[in-house]
Amino acid sequence: MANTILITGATSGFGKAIAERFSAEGWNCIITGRRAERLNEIAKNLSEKNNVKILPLVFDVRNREAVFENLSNLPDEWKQIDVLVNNAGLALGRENFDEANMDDWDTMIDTNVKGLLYVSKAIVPYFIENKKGHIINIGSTAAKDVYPQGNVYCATKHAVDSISQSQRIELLQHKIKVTAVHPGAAETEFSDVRFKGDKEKSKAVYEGYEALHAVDIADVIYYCATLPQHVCINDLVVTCTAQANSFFTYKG
Ligand code: NDP
Ligand code: 8X3
Repeated sequence: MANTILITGATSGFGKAIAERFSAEGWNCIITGRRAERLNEIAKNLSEKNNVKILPLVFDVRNREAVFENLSNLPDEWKQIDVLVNNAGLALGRENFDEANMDDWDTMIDTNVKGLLYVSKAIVPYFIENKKGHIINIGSTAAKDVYPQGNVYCATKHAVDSISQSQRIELLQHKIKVTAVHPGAAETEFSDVRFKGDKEKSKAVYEGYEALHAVDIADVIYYCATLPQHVCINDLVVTCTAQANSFFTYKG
């Protein structure tokens, strides 16, 4: 039987690359996102190209009811989920604390923290029933350091780090692995979203060095997900070679 992975936020960036990688390896994929047209197109392309089943589910991870409506009663053929990748997330704004927009804070907290909790809570019962499972949470280098004007984004990713540690302790008895992958800067739609479509600002983030590509993270996730059952990578920080941490990127 083919393996199954559920990836949140698969309409672009890391999530899309993860769906591409796993489906190419013969995994069936449940992919989610809010942009229905994109999601359905990705599902169609990947199922045709890789001859696997792809289930696209359109919902907002911030909407608790929608999360459970979509994920709690999956058709029988989709209940054997092997891996959940909690990837959906975003940064909004880059201002000092006193100038930051509180609606942006709410959106980041609701998406990056509460969304991850809701999706995990909806999927863990399948893992318990199956007596195995693997949660892979996408954190960030911003989960390890706090950088100027990163205030609430960094806080949400620190929360992802801490939730990952708790999940690992509390779900161990059910043979559920928990891996946190913490990427550094990667050129996806992340900065376009953060700077609300200001292309100049988002382009500047990646100037002068080669940032990570989405496919690099997809490769890392594939490695983590395909280790033997008795092996779990707990916590992994992955940056491009030019980046040492949240503060220091060598822009030659
Ligand atoms: P992208 O903007 O390219 O992708 C973000 C994905 O998340 C999209 O598919 C988007 O789908 C989805 N998403 C956002 N909000 C919601 C929501 N409320 N409900 C459902 N889906 C949502 O960015 P990345 O691929 O770079 O980001 C993926 C993850 O990686 C995020 O958690 C981010 O914080 C993290 N990260 C990114 C880094 C980077 O430098 N790029 C570095 C470290 C971590 P849609 O809009 O269709 O809903
Ligand atoms: C994204 C990394 O440093 O661009 O999580 O905010 S950073």
